[in-house]
Amino acid sequence: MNIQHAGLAMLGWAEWFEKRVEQAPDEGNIARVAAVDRDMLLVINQDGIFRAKLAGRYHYEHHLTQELPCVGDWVRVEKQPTDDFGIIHALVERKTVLRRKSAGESIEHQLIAANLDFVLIVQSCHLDFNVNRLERYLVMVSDGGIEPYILLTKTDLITPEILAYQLAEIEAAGITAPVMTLSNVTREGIDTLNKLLQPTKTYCFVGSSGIGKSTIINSLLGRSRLLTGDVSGSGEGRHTTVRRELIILESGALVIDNPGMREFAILGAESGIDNSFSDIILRTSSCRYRNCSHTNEPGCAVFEALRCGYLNQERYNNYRKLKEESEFYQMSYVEKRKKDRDFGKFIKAAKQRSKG
Ligand SMILES: Nc1nc2c(ncn2[C@@H]2O[C@H](COP(=O)(O)OP(=O)(O)OP(=O)(O)O)[C@@H](O)[C@H]2O)c(=O)[nH]1
Ligand SMILES: [Mg+2]
Ligand SMILES: [Zn+2]
Repeated sequence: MNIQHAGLAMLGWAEWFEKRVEQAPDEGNIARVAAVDRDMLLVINQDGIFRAKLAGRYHYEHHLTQELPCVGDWVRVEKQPTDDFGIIHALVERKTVLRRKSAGESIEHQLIAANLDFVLIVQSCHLDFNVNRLERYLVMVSDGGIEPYILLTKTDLITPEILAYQLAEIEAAGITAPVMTLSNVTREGIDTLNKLLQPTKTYCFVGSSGIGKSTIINSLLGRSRLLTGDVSGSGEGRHTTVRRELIILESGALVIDNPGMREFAILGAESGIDNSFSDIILRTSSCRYRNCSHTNEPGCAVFEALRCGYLNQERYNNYRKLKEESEFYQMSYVEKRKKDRDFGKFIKAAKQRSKG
């Protein structure tokens, strides 16, 4: 490794990146993006943490969201000791990237974080547990070429029997990613997690809002550094974390906290739609047919509400649009799984043939 880059190893810099920058023109020093705040970035290297902006030319030459630095990225930044902030000239090729589809019809991807070694998919056992959603996160993580871990939190709020049942459900779904359980209240499981996190590796925490992601990281830090929120009685959280941030733990592991994900576009989560359109969902229980699609069936309570003016046409249109979008994502997810399964069968058959 380049001797000047040796100090970056504790931030996750590795031979893989080194090979990719050798040919690049020298445009300042290497640093890692720790946070992005609109057009101001927080970057970190062996000299410490400082603010930096993209060079005008960079903006001019790169337009796609994917080309802009995100948390975890390595960049080339130029900064004189007297400058208020550094100037970012280039992005180092990404080893892995976690991204999701943007909401709406755009096919653009929204970047969550780059150069991750592991993603911790967090769910609370209490009112948040959902195997389908877990599977969708797993697809997103494997799409990014990253290793997943599953982390079930708030075990203090449920009985050991329910927890055992949830673990069995994960296993029954054929999910092979390692599963860990913990409680930030009893601190059961915190030590195991702490030991699992390796120095110089980067871990990203993802999951719904209010399930305890920031609380875990605070527990690992041993002090309250991140803002955590109170959860309403229903168990549904408010968004407390508003930005992604790369943090170095005392153990040397690098962790990225994330705001809770509610956008269902990536996940196609029906429940996300149902939450925001509870007024419509309530009416559907009075539809004549149980499998009413609320588009043209006789005796549809949603249509009746529209006709009588109890329900706003625009709101109904939004509901339909999101519903269709979510069905679309769901479909492509199922197709993807099918493809994986077929491929698995193919490999198995090939192995059998070579044995026989
Ligand atoms: N009972 C119980 N409560 C917990 C546990 N972990 C976190 N909480 C509480 O859950 C609430 C939400 O925790 P946060 O850490 O802010 O959740 P978050 O996932 O970071 O939420 P966002 O930042 O909105 O994505 C806080 O009131 C925590 O005290 C746990 O293991 N058990
Ligand atoms: Mg948080
Ligand atoms: Zn209906």
